[in-house]
Amino acid sequence: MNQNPNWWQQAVIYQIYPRSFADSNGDGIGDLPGIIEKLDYLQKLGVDAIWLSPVCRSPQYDNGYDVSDYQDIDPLFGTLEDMDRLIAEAKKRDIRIILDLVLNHTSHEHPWFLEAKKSRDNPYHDFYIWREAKPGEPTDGSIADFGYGAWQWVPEVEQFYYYQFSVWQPDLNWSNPKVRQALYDMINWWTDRGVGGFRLDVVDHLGKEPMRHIGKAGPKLHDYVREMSAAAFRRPGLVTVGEAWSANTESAKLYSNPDGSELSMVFQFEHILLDQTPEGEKWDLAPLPLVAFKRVMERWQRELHGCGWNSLFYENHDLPRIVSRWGDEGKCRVESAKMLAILLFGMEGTPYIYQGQELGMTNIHLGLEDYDDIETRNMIAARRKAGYSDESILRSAYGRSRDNARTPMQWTAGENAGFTTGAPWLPVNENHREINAEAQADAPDSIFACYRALIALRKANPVITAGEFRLLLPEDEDLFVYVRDDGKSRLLVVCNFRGHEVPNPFEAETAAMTRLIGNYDSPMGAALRPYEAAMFLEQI
Ligand code: TEU
Ligand code: CA
Repeated sequence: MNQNPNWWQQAVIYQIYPRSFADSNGDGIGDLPGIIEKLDYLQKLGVDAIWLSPVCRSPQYDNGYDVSDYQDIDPLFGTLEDMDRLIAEAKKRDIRIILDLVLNHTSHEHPWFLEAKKSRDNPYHDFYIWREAKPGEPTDGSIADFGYGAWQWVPEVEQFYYYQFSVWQPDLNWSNPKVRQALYDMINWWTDRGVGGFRLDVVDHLGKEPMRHIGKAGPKLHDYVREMSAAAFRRPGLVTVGEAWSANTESAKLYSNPDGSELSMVFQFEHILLDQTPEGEKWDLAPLPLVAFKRVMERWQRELHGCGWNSLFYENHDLPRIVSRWGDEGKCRVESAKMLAILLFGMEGTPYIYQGQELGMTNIHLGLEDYDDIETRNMIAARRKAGYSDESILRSAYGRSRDNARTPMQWTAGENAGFTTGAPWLPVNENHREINAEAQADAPDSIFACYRALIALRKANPVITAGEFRLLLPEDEDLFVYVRDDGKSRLLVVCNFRGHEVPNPFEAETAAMTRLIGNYDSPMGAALRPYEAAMFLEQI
């Protein structure tokens, strides 16, 4: 195991969505023993840590992002003993386990909430956020992320409780020090059990003050994060990553301050939000504006250099598959998936691979009734009510539904892609016959092999961790080209973002450099081929 306290700056993290990764007992739902069986596969890929989406006890209204017991494993996924075994087996392979901490809200079935709603003088009442009003009175009009109102009436106490996501996810009252202390104790309990780090779900929501209408962050947010860090995160080698949709480069420098006062790194989405229509509705798709994308990536690379740390990602369990989104899921699937990988893995930050991304897994087309995700189902209901056609609703779901990333992992060409011997909880993508781990893990030209090589290259070339970033050809509409430079070596990354040939301004320059990796066998010529990409190195 890398003992450097900042090991995560050289690391690559693999995200597992446990429900969809590997099912060991045939109930159609992935589980912890299933993950243990696949650790050799992950070791072969070369990842340093696994971020597990929530596996704590939960009624699963939001697939575990609604926790009813933070200190137990949901029986769907296994037991605490399975978790101990996973931690130990992963450690044998130099892999750390990162848990997903959902601290903004609990499930409505959490014992704290069951107590809180009994009476106003219950000791847990103040664990949640309440508002005085009579039934039928207008609420503050804010809309929860999943499409419903943000206040819910509880007759027993004649008050509304506040919720940011679904009605089954009441928000915790972070201004109550008892809430904070209970959460810190729980985090330390997990660290004592051997967990190597934490991903903090919606960390930017923790300081909100819903009664004051002052936006999401709130003035106390960074005080809370610093307090939590002092109480629970200053443990040797522990890595922490904060999911923050609202982060900008300024707040990111606080979240990921190199003095360790808050978190190790931030997981922000500015680049991922660029392909929406100008109205900015996530369900309405638009092509990626490449020049704007380059500008955003450049700004994050330059502004955090030396004073913060970013995550590098395209996919997670909330986002569509990148090859379907910004690549070509058809004829150039392999080339475009590799191009996107090469582009991201040359940058500064900690790369994340979401399960199946290393195989070039694609989006799925489900029928309107087959979507499982709560956010998608809410969208379908709202858009039907607003008069959208089924055809247009389906188009949005194909492009953006969170279920695109949640279909079962494609292990083999066989039945149910080798994910389960039972009936999978969400349909397996038909294309598993062609796209699967078995076909790729040993194939030298596979997308898997490309990710594996990129991980090894990051370890072998310090310039990728620490070099300064410089964007070339910022206004070019087709190419994404940049340089990393640490005074000793210079890395050049050239990517053609298009499915057609584009003149190559770097033919002469790259001929003199060492090619570290590329997505075509033969050297780059006068024209870059569709989605052609390569990384070059020279000593200076
Ligand atoms: O997501 C945070 C979040 O803001 C999402 O609602 C996001 O806007 C949406 O998923 C985009 O489609 C986190 C988790 O990653 C997500 O899975 C949870 O549902 C959510 O928090 C609530 O815990
Ligand atoms: Ca199972």
